[in-house]
Amino acid sequence: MALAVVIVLLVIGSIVFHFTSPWWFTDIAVDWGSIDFTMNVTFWVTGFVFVACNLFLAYCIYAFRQKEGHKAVYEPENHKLEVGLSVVTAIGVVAMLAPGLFVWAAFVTVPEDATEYEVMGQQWQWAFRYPGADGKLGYAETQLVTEANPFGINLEDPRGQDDIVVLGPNMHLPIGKPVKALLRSNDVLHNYTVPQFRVKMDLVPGMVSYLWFEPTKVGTYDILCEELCGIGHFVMRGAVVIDTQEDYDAWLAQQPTFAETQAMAAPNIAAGQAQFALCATCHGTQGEGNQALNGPKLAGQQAWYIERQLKYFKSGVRGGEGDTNGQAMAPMAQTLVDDNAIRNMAAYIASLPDVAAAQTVSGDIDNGASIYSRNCAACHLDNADGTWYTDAPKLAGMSDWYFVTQISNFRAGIRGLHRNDAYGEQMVGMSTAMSGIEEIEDVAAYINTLR
Ligand code: HEC
Ligand code: HEC
Ligand SMILES: [Cu+2]
Repeated sequence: MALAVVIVLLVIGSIVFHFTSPWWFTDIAVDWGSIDFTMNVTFWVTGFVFVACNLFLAYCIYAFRQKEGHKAVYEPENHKLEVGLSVVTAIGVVAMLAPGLFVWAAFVTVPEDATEYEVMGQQWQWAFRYPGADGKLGYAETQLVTEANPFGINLEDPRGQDDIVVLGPNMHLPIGKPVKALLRSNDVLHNYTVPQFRVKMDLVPGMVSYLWFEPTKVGTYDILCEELCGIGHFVMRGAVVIDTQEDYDAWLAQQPTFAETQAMAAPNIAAGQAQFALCATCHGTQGEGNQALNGPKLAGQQAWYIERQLKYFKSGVRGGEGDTNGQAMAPMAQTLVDDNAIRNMAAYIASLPDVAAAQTVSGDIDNGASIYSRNCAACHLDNADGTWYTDAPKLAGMSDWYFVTQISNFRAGIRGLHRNDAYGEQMVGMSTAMSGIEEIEDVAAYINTLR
């Protein structure tokens, strides 16, 4: 009797939870309402079966409970009941599967007027490519990928020269036009998911997969990598902005073509050096760092990383509220007037002799080594040299006290949480690999051995 009541309560509870739960589909932003329809059909069918079976179970427990003088009847065959159940089950299964066949047919049939764009996934970031004026993407392959040509575009292919490359995790699309996403991976499996699009697809190394949709709602939506096996995919965050055609055209016009990125003149190291006198006050004449002024060592750091940080300080991504040390740096970045000045400065700093910073932090090296190899080496490499490929800077030989303040800042949300800080955001999660100041110092002490 008590059991029957519990089952009925579970059924009621499940139904109430289903209708009042806050965890439901996000608003849809494309024309794939048919996918929501098929999911809802599945909910209705399975929901009906769930309720019917459990209420029947509760009824049987109650009606046929043990009673003095009652005897169970053995009835192994019931032709009518079997036919009835088979028919009802068949209807339920067909109702769940049939709409899916039509939706899948639509999913694999891309409209002819769909324009293409490319999504490239790699550990652990997104990048995007749009066909230029010729409307065609150039031939590209992973073997051709280098720091200067991160998409691996074939230089011989004229169609690739006007391709528009977006080397960051934020992309735009115009509203009201069907688009086809060509999905390519540089390394392992990834999965391009925008919950508001409803459609998602794996990126498989060695092949080009695709999906298509038509945006119907202006807005900014998160891009997630839903490849849940393997490390680090959860840090692959990006955004897609659905724009009006005008805004989209304006944004696209600001992005460089592949030819432009290839034709960029080499940075002017002497011009960078001339401006470094100011920086030397806080970072040392050879960029060796100056702890008294909280200025970290810069020498030895890769140009792409210095460049990104200077842009971050200039645009307020670093050095915001609560970031006292960053606030001392931010106005200094303003003295570099444009992107060229920043490139020149980064090139000069990268040319400075890399002498390992003095050790000021000690800790349990073995514990630091085990934390580092499990959590950090995948991006910063075993020897902590960093690599442009994962966007992770060099840590070996850096100012160890600065390592400690930065990890503490990531943990406190002082660095990495600005909405334009796609790279620092990865470190916000990673910085929790250390339980507190002691383990942060352990890792710093271990990195001190890698010089
Ligand atoms: C008034 C002192 C001061 C001056 C002058 C200064 N900086 Fe800094 N800089 C800092 C401080 C402090 C930090 C560390 C900020 C933090 O702790 O988040 C920093 C951080 C940086 C970083 C980030 C390093 C990293 O590994 O994340 C770069 C790059 C940098 N400075 C470059 C420069 C350049 C280039 C100049 C000259 C144009 C300059 N700085 C001038 C104080 C200064
Ligand atoms: C998924 C890749 C990834 C992993 C794993 C990772 N990092 Fe990072 N790390 C980055 C990226 C990307 C940046 C650059 C952030 C930026 O540009 O602002 C960074 C920056 C840093 C910085 C700042 C350096 C500076 O000069 O300011 C430190 C310190 C750091 N990481 C330490 C660690 C440690 C310690 C671990 C392991 C617990 C770790 N990272 C794991 C990607 C990673
Ligand atoms: Cu991924």
